[in-house]
Amino acid sequence: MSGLQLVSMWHDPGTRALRLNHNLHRFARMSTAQPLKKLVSGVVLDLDGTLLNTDGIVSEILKAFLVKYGKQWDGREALKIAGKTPFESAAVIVEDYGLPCATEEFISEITPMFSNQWCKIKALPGANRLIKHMRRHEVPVALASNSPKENIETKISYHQGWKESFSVIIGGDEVRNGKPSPEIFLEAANRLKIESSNLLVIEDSLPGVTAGKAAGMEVVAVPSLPKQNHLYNSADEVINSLLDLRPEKWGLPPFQDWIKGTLPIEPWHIGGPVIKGFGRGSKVLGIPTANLSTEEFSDLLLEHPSGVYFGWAGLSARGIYKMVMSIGWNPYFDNKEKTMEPWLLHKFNEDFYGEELRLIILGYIRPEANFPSLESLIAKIHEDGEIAEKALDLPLYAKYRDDPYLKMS
Ligand code: ADP
Ligand code: RBF
Ligand code: MG
Repeated sequence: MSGLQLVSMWHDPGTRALRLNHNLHRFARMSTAQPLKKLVSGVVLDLDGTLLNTDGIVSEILKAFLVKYGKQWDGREALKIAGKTPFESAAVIVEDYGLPCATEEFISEITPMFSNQWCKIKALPGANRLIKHMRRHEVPVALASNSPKENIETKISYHQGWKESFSVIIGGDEVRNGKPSPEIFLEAANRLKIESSNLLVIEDSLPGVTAGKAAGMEVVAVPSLPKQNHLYNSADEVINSLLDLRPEKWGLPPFQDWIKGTLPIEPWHIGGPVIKGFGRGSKVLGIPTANLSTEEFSDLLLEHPSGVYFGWAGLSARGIYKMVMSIGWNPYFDNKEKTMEPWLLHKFNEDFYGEELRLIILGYIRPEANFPSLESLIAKIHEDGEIAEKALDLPLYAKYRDDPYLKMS
């Protein structure tokens, strides 16, 4: 196919939707392991909190701004403003904090603060992968956000290949009512030339989920705030992060980057002295986990979705070991803090509290889960250990064993 043909086809979502329809049953047959949901032929994506980690920037700016009024930013407000239009969010903050200004004044003061920060907003884990995957497979994708179109364009301009990957981009200023009204999604369907019921919405916020269902679309929720999943029961599926999205459940082309039960991720490093944890790893589970302080790494912890990861661990003066770890709130124990707990896949004869531990995290295995019994939790963790053990022998992961970071040189 010539480049020109490819381009013109790319700009006619209707044609691609048709062709994709022919493939639907093929993909559906491939997904024997997953229960099949309703088949779709296109995707509508939300931007803030779904593809972009906007929440961190919003919190930072509001924190700095409220100090001027002698108020303290309360993280819980984040839930109230998620998915709202900029005006609605501003009104909520002015009211809740009793600010001595009109919503319009608040907006004009805070808008320049946001404009300076847009270039710093990072893509959420799995966002780039999702966008590139849909593009490679020519799945029509619309971007539909409550933000004004101009802001959307600016925000996505910092992310290579994004703009070209959306056949349609709709801002909140292009419809009369933003989400939770279905208007913005119906307009997306219109411009994609695909029936609403053949579209899959991916959304992090409650207003977004409501809008998607009201538009008659299938909706996958990816809540951006922790421990809120129970609020999302109107969604067709709730996933923990984009890493857990299985497009084949909806008849879309499956991701092909999973290897032996693992998903390679952009490697990241973390290290520090081993500290005391909850004191139940060895005692309750028979699985000791070497906890690291989370204080210094709160950004890294926020950045990475909770779940089970693996990689290599270096212990000063001892050696380098395979490692599998959990990040999150341990739903079985319902912890109040997000923690990081690596289990080194090696039998040690003594504890090593206080020793310097360095980790390179290379891949993802699964989201955190709750379990009906302690035995089933333990069995699952052992299964994770076996997956990590085997995967780390693959050249793709094995090569990091020699990383100087682990040797502390
Ligand atoms: P805590 O709640 O303090 O983390 P655990 O019962 O989880 O207690 O035990 C963890 C400690 O056990 C680690 O800090 C480390 O000193 C020791 N340990 C021994 N073997 C291992 C291992 N294979 N992986 C991780 N930690 C281990
Ligand atoms: N706790 C959970 O509640 N759910 C999980 O899915 C879960 N997965 C884990 C996976 C691994 C590889 C490890 C090492 C731990 C996991 N845990 C999980 C955490 C476990 O509950 C924790 O290590 C103990 O509570 C000790 O603090
Ligand atoms: Mg522990």
